[in-house]
Amino acid sequence: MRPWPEKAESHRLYLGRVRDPSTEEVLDEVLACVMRAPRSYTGEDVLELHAHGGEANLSRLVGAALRAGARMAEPGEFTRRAFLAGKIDLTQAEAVAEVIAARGERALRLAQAQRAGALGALVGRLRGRLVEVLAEVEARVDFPDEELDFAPATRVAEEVAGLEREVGALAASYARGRLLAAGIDVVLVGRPNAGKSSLLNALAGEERALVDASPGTTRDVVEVEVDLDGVRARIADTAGERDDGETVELRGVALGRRRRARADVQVLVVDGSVGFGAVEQRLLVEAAAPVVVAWNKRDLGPPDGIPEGTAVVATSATRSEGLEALRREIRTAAGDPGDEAALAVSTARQHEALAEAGAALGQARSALAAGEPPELAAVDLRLGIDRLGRVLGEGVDGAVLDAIFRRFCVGK
Ligand SMILES: Nc1nc2c(ncn2[C@@H]2O[C@H](COP(=O)(O)OP(=O)(O)O)[C@@H](O)[C@H]2O)c(=O)[nH]1
Ligand SMILES: [Mg+2]
Repeated sequence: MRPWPEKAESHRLYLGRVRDPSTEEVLDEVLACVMRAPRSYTGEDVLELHAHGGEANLSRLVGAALRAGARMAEPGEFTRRAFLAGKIDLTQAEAVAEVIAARGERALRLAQAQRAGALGALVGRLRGRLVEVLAEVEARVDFPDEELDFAPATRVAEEVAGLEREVGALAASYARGRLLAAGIDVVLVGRPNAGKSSLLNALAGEERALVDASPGTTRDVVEVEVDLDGVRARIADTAGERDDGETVELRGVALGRRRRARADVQVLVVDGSVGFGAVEQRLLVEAAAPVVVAWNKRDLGPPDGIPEGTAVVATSATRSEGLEALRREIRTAAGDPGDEAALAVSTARQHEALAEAGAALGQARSALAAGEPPELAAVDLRLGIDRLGRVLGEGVDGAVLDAIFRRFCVGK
């Protein structure tokens, strides 16, 4: 790049031109920034060029950089280097991918908190407390008969039980973390003309599915991504359930059944002017996921005859009534407790390590409670410490890191 300062200052933008290393041709005018180690994302010396967008321009610049001796980064390589350099822990590295993939406000907030280190800090604190407990227990192993200043055995056991609860709660938060990250798969089912397509359009806030007064209009599965108050949901509208449809519609019915099989929540749309009948009863019984009944066309008839214990919301799709309650019931049925502030783990890897830590703590707790030799509890406590360390990325082998960073895009 020309002109190039004698000694480029770190973290300062320079304006200059990039030339092809062999032909000297000016390729672009760019901003360049040097970030010297250790004050960079990866902890190494980094040079960043800010060029004009556009695929042709950028690929020519990349080509010139490659000819000058650079190589392409692998997916997630920058974040992997940052992790290996100790700039961030593994929960933060994983959160980088989640920030980018986040759909929906709450998923993004959770990912950003994790990227900033909130989960890592919490796990680090839990591990610190566990290390102290282990020291107490080991002191008893080393000096069993001495009247040292031991904490009472019951207090140690209580602390282990407390840690077990906290680690267990964090492991259990995976249900929410996964829900936020993956979104909710919802499927609308019900007899033709109940108002499924109208309800989908009302939830989407726009005309997405065909609505018609004659039954059997929806033949394909129409899927729309909808924001359920901060949680993403994919809502699928299916062909109505009836047994005498024509061929095309029957194919739609079959597609709808398949979509239903992988839904997190089924919304059973009842035609309020017809009522809850045999078709609805069958759909309710056959459902493989939690069911929310949307008693639609409530302007034509109030809810009636719905089996007890079924979540019901009265809606009017055409008047946009009852939609807020329906969104809430769908989230609840999917298992969203809605607690904003709490942290949650979001990857299977974090969940597994925490679950193993919790199990080890449970073993240690019962060994202590049963008055068994402290050596036994110490083994489990060490295992718990190891597993909490793994959440942070300690002792995690290359294959696990490969699997994590494969999900990343190049340049992250
Ligand atoms: N009165 C009333 N009519 C509705 C309501 N929701 C849908 N409809 C009408 O019911 C008919 C069938 O709606 P549609 O959404 O196509 O039903 P689907 O076959 O279940 O997808 C259309 O004429 C809609 O305008 C509602 O809440 N109240
Ligand atoms: Mg329809």
